[in-house]
Amino acid sequence: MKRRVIYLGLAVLICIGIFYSCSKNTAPAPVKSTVANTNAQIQNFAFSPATINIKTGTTVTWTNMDSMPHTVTSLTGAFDSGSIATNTTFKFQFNTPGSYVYHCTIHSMMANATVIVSN
Ligand SMILES: [Cu+2]
Repeated sequence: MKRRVIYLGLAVLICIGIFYSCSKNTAPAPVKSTVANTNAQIQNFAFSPATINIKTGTTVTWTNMDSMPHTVTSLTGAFDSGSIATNTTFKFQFNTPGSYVYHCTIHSMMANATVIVSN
């Protein structure tokens, strides 16, 4: 009777082991991180660099280095930061290839900056 209990216990342990290793093997492979980031500045009433070339999926972070607020606003409505205060940032991830022209809605001379997204 005691031996039976031991066998049963062993069987249960083996089952748990098989289940564990199976569930481990069928778990989805970890997705390789392809996170890309690019930084840009807003300084002296200008976007720098004025043209940003990136790969699809890249996140661009703009930092406002000026003492007054600016915006990063797409001409086509693809993105709009709203007012970015001094020393704060705006991030946008570009998941669709294309050419994105943007400007600052507060200062009309801050025009024609571009993000070019390619595969
Ligand atoms: Cu501005």
